[in-house]
Amino acid sequence: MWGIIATWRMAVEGITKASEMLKNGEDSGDAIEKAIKEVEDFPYYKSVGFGGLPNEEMIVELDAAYMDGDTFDLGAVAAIKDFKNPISIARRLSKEKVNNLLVGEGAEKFASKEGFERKNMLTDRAKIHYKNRLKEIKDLEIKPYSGHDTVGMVCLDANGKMTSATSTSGLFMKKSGRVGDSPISGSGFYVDSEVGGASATGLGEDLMKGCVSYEVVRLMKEGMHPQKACEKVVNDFDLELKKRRKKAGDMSLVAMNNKGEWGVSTNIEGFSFAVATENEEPTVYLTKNINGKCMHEVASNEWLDNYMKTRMAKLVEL
Ligand code: SD4
Repeated sequence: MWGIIATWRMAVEGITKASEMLKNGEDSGDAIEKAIKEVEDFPYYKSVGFGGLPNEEMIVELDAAYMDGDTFDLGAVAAIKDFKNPISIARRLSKEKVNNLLVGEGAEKFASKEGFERKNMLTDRAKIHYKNRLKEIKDLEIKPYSGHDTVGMVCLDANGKMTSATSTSGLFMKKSGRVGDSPISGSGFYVDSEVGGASATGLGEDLMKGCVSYEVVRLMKEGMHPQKACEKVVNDFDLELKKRRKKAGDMSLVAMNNKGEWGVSTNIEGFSFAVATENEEPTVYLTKNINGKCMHEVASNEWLDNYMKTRMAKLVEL
C-alpha cells in the first residue's frame, strides 16, 4: 500500500506528481520532497515558498521541515530568506548527526555552502498584498490570513517507509524572526513508520501548545484510526484552550497510518485537503466539523475552478 495526504487544495498538483512516483515504487522521501517543491514553486500560493507573504518588514521568512519515519531523522529550517526550496534544505539537514534545525542566517549560510539555489522569494504580487494589508489593518491582531496556509504532508511508500514534511511563509505580517509550529517536531509534523504520521496547519502559537501532531501519532499507536485520532486531538484541545484561554486558534490536522488509512479534522469552516492512495486517485475534499465529527465531501468542479480563479485574479493596489 502507498499513499499521501496533505493540507489544503494547493497541494493537489504536488501529490499528483508524488503519487506517480509512489506508484512506480519510488521512495517516500523523494515523493514528499517533490510534492512540497511543487507548492513552493507555484507563485500564486501566497503562503508557501515563492510568492509567500512577507513579515511586517516586508521580508519573506520561510519555515520548513522534513522527517523520516524509519530512522526518526529530522531536519528543519526556520525564518530562512532567499532560498528557492526550503524543504530540500530541511531534508538535507535531516541527514546530519547534529545541527538539525537551523534558523535565519545560520540556515542561509548552510544552504549557501551546500549549493542550494538562491532566489528572491518576494514577488510583486506579494508586495501588493503587503501594501494593501497595511492600509487595511486597523487592529493589529495577526491571525492565519484567509487562504494563508501551511502545506503539511504525510507519505507512505510501497516499502512501508513513511515521511512527513511541511513548508510555509508562516503568518502574514509576523514579527521578524517569528517561528510557528511548522518546523517544530511534534507540533507541525511527526511520523513513525511503525505507526503513521500527522501534520498540522493553523495558528502555530496554539498548535505548539498541544504538540498536536505527536498526539495524533500517539493515539494511532494505541490503535486508534487516524480519523478518530485527528478528531479527538482537535476537539479536546480546542475545548482545553477555550477553557483556559477563552479562545482557540485555527487548528486543522491531516494524518495517515502505515496501512494507508487516513483522517482529517479541523475547528474551522472550509478546510480543504488532498489525498491519493493506491485505491484512490488524487482527490480534493472539503471538511466540516459537525458536533465533533468531521464530514468530508469531495470538492465540486465549481469549487475547484473558483479556487484557481481567485488565486490568480488580477490584484489591484488599494
Ligand atoms: C504558522 N501554522 O506559522 C503556520 C501557519 C498556517 O494556516 O498554517 N496558517 O503558524
